[in-house]
Amino acid sequence: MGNFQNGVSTPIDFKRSAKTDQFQNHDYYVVDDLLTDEHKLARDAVRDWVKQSVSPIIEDCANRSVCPTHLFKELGDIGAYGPSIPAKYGGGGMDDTAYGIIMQELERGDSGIRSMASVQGSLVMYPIYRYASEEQKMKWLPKLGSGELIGCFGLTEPDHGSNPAGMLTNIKDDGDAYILNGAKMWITNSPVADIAVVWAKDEEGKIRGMVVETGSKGFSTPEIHGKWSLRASITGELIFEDVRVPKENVFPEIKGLKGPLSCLTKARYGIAWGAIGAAMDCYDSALRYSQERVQFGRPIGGFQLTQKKLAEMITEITKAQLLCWRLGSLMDKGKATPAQISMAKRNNVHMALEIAREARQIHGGMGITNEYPIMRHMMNLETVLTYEGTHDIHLLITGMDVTGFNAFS
Ligand code: TGC
Ligand code: FAD
Repeated sequence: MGNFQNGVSTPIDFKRSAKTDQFQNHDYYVVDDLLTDEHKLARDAVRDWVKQSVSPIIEDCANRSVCPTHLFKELGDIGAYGPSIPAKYGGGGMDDTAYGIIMQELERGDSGIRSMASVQGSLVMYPIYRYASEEQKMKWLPKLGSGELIGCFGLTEPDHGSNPAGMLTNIKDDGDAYILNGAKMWITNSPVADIAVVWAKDEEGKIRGMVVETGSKGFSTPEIHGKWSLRASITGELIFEDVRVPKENVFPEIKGLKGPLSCLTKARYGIAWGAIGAAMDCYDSALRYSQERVQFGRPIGGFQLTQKKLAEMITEITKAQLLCWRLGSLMDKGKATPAQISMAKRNNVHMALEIAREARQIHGGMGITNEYPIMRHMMNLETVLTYEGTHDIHLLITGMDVTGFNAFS
């Protein structure tokens, strides 16, 4: 028996295990070998920052439902905003695999911290980079990239979540400006944002994108309270009452739902990677607990039922890593399709939520406390399963892609 490398059969070293070599990264299939030095440097830098700046405060922030707003600037300093946007425009000038792995490390800390970065990078900087005029790009992007300015993204409305095409928010021509009316709901970062990228219908009923400054007359951003999920992330509404938006703030070319959906494609890709980070943190905690917690005279990790849980967890994490690595390669070549991204977002978030639930069981009663990160991840992942397209919407996107039949219309 042997493994076959370069046409030569070499014996398998049965004493060498994935555990001894790759334990720290939970990198069972040595995905590290597929990453460049730049990817690994970015990952390690973000991992160190999470350990230093997020881990010590995150349970307390989530407990008190307080957003650690001082981290917005630090995220800019470590290059977490728009890693794959060119450096000239305030991004990191790296590829999409680097972007993904950065999201993974942030979400190992907390989904809300990853949200801070994915909204700013993929939902605010990306549409400005892709659709705004050169003058607008230079006006906003460097300050967004450094974290000097905070942005938010307004697509969802109180009565239009999964179906944004039905939105009611609208603009009317008024000479050198448009007059904006309507409301957006569930908007990450809106109460602390300086600008909002807003999607609204023009007088022809076409969806248009625009940058709206939160200080504008008639624009308010009330906070939404009472969330049991993403408690360290701040969420609010956007309310527009005859807000004047200068015409130069409206993206000139893009019209229709593909404008906002193209931004979601980018953010959903990052979430697919991010969910792996949350899953790894739960697995890591469960594995350690199983080695330390003794019942019936031996560590609970010695029982077959605990091993089944842990073995299935690492198998699912490994499959998700490989899915993301391949998706990252396709993104880097400009070949990934939105439907492929939907599949990865749906699979990986569900996988992470299942792992959080299994990890909670392994921790027994201790699993429900904030001594361990499990319940925080689990509650966060309930939001991640819903935002950026719900679990079922992504299933229907895959269904449409494989059958050719559109279940939405
Ligand atoms: P449909 O007719 O299928 O498409 C309209 C046009 O858009 C194009 N398109 C895309 N383009 C780029 N990327 C994608 N992913 C795209 N999907 C579709 C499509 O080709 C078409 O182009 P054209 O040229 O023919 O006009 O549109 P539909 O109305 O049938 O809707 C389809 C559906 C249901 C899949 C879509 O509405 C959808 O994805 N709904 C889910 C809504 C959603 O994901 N909302 C997220 C809000 S933002 C958020 O949650 C941020 S969380 C932030 C955080 O991380 O904290
Ligand atoms: P609905 O669309 O009302 O869905 C309710 C249920 O019906 C779901 O289970 C859904 O899958 C199901 N359903 C709907 N249509 C169908 C169908 N055709 N077939 C089968 N089932 C269907 N939005 C933004 O624009 N910007 C943000 O920054 C942002 N941040 C968010 C932060 C948080 C904490 C949360 C919770 C949400 C955020 N969202 C944001 C909104 C998010 O994208 C929406 O919640 C999501 O798209 C679902 O919309 P909805 O909540 O209105 O649910």
